[in-house]
Amino acid sequence: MFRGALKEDSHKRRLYNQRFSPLRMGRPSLVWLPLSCSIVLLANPLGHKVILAIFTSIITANARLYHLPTSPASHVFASPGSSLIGHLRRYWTSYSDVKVVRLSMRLLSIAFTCVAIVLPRVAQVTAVPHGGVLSYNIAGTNYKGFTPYNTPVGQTTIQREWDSYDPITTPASGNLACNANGASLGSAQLSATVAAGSRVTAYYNQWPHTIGPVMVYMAKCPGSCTSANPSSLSWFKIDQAGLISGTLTTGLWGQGQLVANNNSWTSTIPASLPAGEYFIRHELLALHTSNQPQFYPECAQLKLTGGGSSSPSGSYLVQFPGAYKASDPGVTIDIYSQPTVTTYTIPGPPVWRG
Ligand SMILES: [Cu+2]
Repeated sequence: MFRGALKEDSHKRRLYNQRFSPLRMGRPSLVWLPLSCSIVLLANPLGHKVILAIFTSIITANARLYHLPTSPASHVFASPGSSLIGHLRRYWTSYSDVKVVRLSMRLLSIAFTCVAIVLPRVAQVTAVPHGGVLSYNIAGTNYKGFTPYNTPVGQTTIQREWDSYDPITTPASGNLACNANGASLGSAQLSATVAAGSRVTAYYNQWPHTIGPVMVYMAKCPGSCTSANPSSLSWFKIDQAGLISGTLTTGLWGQGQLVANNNSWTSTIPASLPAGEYFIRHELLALHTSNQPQFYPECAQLKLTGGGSSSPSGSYLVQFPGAYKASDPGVTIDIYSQPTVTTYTIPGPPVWRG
């Protein structure tokens, strides 16, 4: 009799614990592993979205399973802007039925674990496409660029070698002139012959970034560009587009225009430049990561014909590296903390218009 009462008592206590302490349900690993994973995931917006989507589907499934009205579930998630913790709290109070809560915990545990395993891989995959200039149209003629991620052996193009879609993340990088490694292809290196005053279009891959300026530079080679070291040349800017309209956070940038224009950018070679061998250097400076500039330069070789006798000098000329400092206002910038600012200072020299 006494024993039976004790037994019943502990049974009641267990039920009580199950009802009011969801963390004690199931095996500890089923809770703590996913919980720690979820903390990591909540730290980034993608993780937040994924968890929210999983949670919504679990609630809907539960509601169907236990013949609960689905409206509270959708109601819980209908209010935009409220935190995930808020959603959770409202969920517990809407559905305090032990069975539902226990099943939810189990499903959530599995979901969190799966997401924790899968998400880093997803992030890795989505991190691959940055990009660069893959081809050119110069005065109506198409030129294929260098193919990155491939050996330079057997490649012959007007473009200098560049090895990956990844950004250069410091303006002091020795690769800033013509990307890594910017090498000449030697006897396989070509140059496009073009008249001064012609139009040059650079074609990118599916360019993923819409925040940041587009800049186009040229540099005269002392003799043949094929034997020139791009880091020793004096570069001048022939074209640029920074913040075209709107605010730093939501406005239209040069790169947004590039994307809208079929991932391409068209510039005009100044007509007054003297004939000779030149580099043309397209550079995208992506600013979507706060205070972490990303530089994407690619160079191609040109042989200018015609032209004039005007050359940039003085403050128009810069070197790479050297043209930018990390402390430049347009280089290290947090565009998200300035949602009302409508001006942006493009780094580097002013555009030389010939
Ligand atoms: Cu990128």
